[in-house]
Amino acid sequence: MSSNRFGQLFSVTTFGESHGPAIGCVIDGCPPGIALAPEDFAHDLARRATGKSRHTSARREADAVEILSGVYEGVTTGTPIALLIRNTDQRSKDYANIAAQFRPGHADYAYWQKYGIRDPRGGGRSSARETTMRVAAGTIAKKWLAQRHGVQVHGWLSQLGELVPSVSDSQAIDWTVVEANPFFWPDAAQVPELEAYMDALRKSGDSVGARVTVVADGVPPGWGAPIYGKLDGDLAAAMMSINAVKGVEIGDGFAAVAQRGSAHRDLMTPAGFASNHAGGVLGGISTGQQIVVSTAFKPTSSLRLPADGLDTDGNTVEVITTGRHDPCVGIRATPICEAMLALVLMDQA
Ligand code: EPS
Repeated sequence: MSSNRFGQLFSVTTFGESHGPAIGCVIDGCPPGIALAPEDFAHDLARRATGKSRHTSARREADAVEILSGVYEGVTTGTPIALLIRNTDQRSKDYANIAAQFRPGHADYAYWQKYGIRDPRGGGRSSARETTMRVAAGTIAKKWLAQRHGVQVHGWLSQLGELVPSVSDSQAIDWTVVEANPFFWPDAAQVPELEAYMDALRKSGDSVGARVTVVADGVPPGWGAPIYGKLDGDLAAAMMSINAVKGVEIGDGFAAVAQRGSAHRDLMTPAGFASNHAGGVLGGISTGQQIVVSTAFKPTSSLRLPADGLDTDGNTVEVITTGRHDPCVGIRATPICEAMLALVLMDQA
């Protein structure tokens, strides 16, 4: 593998596999003087973790962060920060039957084609487990952005399969509502419908996609480096690097295709912009408006519903995946998208 580092000035290199002894990251370029303790990571890691509701994978990890370097007497020193989380609840026997098979729609086929070898246990390096370290690094970025620039990052699940929230305007979202349910859904009254939807889906053995929207308030004008370091370009690459992501939109995104220019343009007044179709970015540079990014997650490919696949010798086989899989990976992706937004902003700040 040749590309496990994200970012230029504030860079994060992640390592580890889902069923290996540990996962971790090395953060280089972190400013000195930030108070940092292992407990600081707990909140966001718990928001992302498996085993928190019946709607996600039942694997239970403590996700306890060990800070190995870069912090002295509770404060960052400016030297590389190494973080480690030990894996404790691997169940590799779940993968014995598919160790020599490829799941339709899964990265294991492409990994095999590229490297001629793969770690099949829990998806190995392609596992959602890797996103743990993005969230850990994002915690530091969020903290610095808030302290230094007053930037606040939030996110919510903006679509689950066919279901959409009754609230779509980020300005109208009550973040305490989003944080009070396992879906990161902005309308508490719809949560029972989501519960029933997911219960029926899980019973059927199938999976579904989702959409996550993240926003950043307080970003000053001028962040982003045209032309090849555009803020929206970096955001698209950041979100696309999350596993299972198939699409990214900035502001109105693909809806802009059917809009007239007279409707899409954000009118300007001395008091500020009158709307935000642009999602806070023009010409790859922040405008001072809220940054708005939506990300599309595909349905999980690890299904107990049988399907035609191939084995490593090229023979057709019926593939059935057992084990503890998320019927919708998007459900716990909100903190991951928030982290990637924070990491991009930290790198551009
Ligand atoms: C995952 C499959 C499951 C999930 C895992 C992601 O792995 P396992 O079979 O080991 O339980 O639990 O998610 C995590 C462990 C995590 O921390 O996100 C996959 O194939 O991506």
